[in-house]
Amino acid sequence: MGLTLTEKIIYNHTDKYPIEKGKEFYLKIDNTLTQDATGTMAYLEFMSMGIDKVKTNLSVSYVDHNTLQNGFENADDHEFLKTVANKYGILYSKCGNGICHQVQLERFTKPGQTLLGSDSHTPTSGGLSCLSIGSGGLDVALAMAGKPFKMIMPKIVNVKLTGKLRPGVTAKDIILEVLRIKTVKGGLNKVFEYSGDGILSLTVPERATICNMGAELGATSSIFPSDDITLDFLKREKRDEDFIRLEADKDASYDEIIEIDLSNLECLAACPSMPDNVKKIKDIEGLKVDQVLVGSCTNSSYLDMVKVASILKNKKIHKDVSFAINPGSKQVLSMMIKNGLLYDILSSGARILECTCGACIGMGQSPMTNAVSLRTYNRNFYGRSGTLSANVYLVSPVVAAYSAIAGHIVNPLDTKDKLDLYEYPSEFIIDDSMIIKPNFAKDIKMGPNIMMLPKFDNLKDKLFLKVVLKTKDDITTDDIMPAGSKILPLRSNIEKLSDYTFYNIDKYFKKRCLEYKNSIIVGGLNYGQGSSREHAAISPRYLGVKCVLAKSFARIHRQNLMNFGIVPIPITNEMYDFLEKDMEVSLDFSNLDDNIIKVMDYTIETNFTREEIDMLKKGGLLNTI
Ligand code: MIC
Ligand code: SF4
Repeated sequence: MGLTLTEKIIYNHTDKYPIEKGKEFYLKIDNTLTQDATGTMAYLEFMSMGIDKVKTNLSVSYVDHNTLQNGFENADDHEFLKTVANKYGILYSKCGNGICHQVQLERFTKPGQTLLGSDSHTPTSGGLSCLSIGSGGLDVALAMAGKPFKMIMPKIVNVKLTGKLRPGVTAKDIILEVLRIKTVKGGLNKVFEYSGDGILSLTVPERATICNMGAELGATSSIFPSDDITLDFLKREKRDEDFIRLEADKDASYDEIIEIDLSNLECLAACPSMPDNVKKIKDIEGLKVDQVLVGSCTNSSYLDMVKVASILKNKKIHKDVSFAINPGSKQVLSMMIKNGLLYDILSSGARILECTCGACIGMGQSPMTNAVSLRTYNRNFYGRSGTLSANVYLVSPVVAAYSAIAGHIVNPLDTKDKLDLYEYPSEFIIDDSMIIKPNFAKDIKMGPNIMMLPKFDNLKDKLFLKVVLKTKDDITTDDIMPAGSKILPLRSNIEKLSDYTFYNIDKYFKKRCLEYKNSIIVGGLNYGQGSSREHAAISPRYLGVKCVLAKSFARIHRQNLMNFGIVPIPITNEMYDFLEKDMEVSLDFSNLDDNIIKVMDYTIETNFTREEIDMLKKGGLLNTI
C-alpha cells in the first residue's frame, strides 16, 4: 500500500512506522516561526528552559500583529523579541517586512520539511508542500529547544480538484466550498491533501490561500504536492535549490475523499459570523457595503493585488465605501510599486496600510456601528473586527474589488471584463534586508510591561468548583481572549490582560472568577476554535479556572489548556444540559491515572496519555520541565 504525501513527510520525521490513525507520536520539527502577539510569551517560556541556542534548522521571529504603537508596550515587545532572537540564534523579521505566513512562504518554506508555528495559520506553507502546523507558543518553545512535537496521527482527507476555475472564481472560493462541505468542526485531527488535474492551474500563492484557511476547518494542516508549479515559484524567489519533487503514491489510501469540479464552482462568501456560514455571492448580491478590506495572510499575495489593481484601474471606489489594502509583504508592495499597481489602487480612492495583519486582528479599521464589512480575510468571528454590531463577510479579492466600486455586493461572474489575464511579474524583487541575522549578543531588553509567567499550582485530587460560565457551541479564542488594538499590547502582562477574559460576551466574567476563586467553564462543541493564542488558556487559569467541561475541544486550544494546567474534560449532551451557571460541582481526580474522572455522580472516561496525566497533575507543562 502506497503512502499519502502527508504520511511520507511524517515518516521522514519520526522513528515510528506504521502509526495507527488517532494514536499519538512525536514529529521532528525542522523549522519554527513565531509572531509578536504569541512570541513574547513563547520566548519567555523558552528562556525559562535554560537553553543557550535554538536547536532547529531555522527559527524565525516575525513582528506583524502588534504594530500600532499607541504607547510604549508594542515597541517594547518588538525590542524584546529582537534581542531574544539575537541571543538565541533566531532570524528576526522587522515590523513592515510582512505577515509571517506570507514572508515564510516567499523566503523560507521548503517542500518536504516540517514547520511548527505559534500561529494557527502556519499551514499556509502547505502551499509549498511543507507539513506545517500551528500550535501554542509553549509547544513552539519546546521545538526550539530541540524537542519533537507531540501530535495525533491525522486522518488524511483527499480533496480532488478537477476542471478549471471560471474567470472571476478564485482559490478563496475553493476553500470556502470546502468549509461549506466540512464546517468549522470538520477538520479535527485531519490533514487535507489536495490533488487532481485542477491543482495544475493553481499557483503557489493560490495553493497557500487554500492551505491557510484550512485552519478554519480546525484541521491539523493542509498540503499540496511539490511539482513544476512549485519549482516555478521557487525559481522566481531564487530558491530553486530548495526544490524537491513530492507527491502521494498512486496507490495511497485516504480516509476520506472530497471531489470538487472547479468548472462549476460559484463565487462564494462566508456570511456573519462564522467561516462556514457560506452562501453563493449570487444569493447575496446587491447588499449595500460600508467597508471593504483586502489583505491578511489569506489573500495578500502579489497575484491577489494584481487582480484588485486591474479591476480598480481607472475606476473610483464608491463614495460610501471605506476601502483599504494591506499588501502581505515588503516584496509584494515593492513589486506593486515597480509595476504600477499601487498607482492604480491608490488613485481609485483606496487607503494604503502597512504590510501587517492590521484589521484582521482588530489593529485599526474597526468599521462603523452596524456596518457591512467585506474582507478577504479568514475569520469573521463575532467581535473580531472591534465593532460588535458589524456584519463581516469573507470574500475573494475579486468580489471585494468589484463590490468596493459598486457600493454593494457584486457577482464577478456577471461582468464582461477579461478576468483571466493575471500574471506574475517576470522577476520577483528579492530584498531580505529587513530580516536581521543573529550575532549572539547576550543582552535582552525587557520593557516594564513584560512580566514573567505566573506560577500555577498542582491539581488536587478533590475539587469543589463553581460553574462560572456556560457557553454555546463553537466558542472561539476571540470570545475567550479578545484581541484588537487596545487589548493586544497587554499580551505580555497576564494580570492586566486577564481583565478582558470573555469580555465581549460576559463583562462580569472576571468579577465572578474572583468571587468564586476556583471555577469551571462548561462548553459546547468545538470549544476554543480559532487561534493558537495560549493566552486563552493562561488568563482563565490565572483567574482560577481549573477545568473546562465541553462536548468537544478544538485541537490547539485543548493542548494549550493542558499545557497550562486546565483539565479539558469531555462531556455528553446530557451532562451539558444538566450543568448550569453558578452550580457547585464536585470533581474527583483520584483515579486520573486510570483515566477516570468523577464529576458529581457522573463517571467520565478520558483518554489522556501518561505524559498528559503527569502534566495535568503537576499543574501544567512548565512545571514538568
Ligand atoms: C489570529 O488570526 O487569530 C491570530 C491573531 O493570528 C492568532 C494568534 C494570536 O492570537 O496571536 C492565530 O491565528 O493563532
Ligand atoms: Fe495575521 Fe490575520 Fe493571518 Fe492571524 S489571520 S496571522 S491576524 S493576518
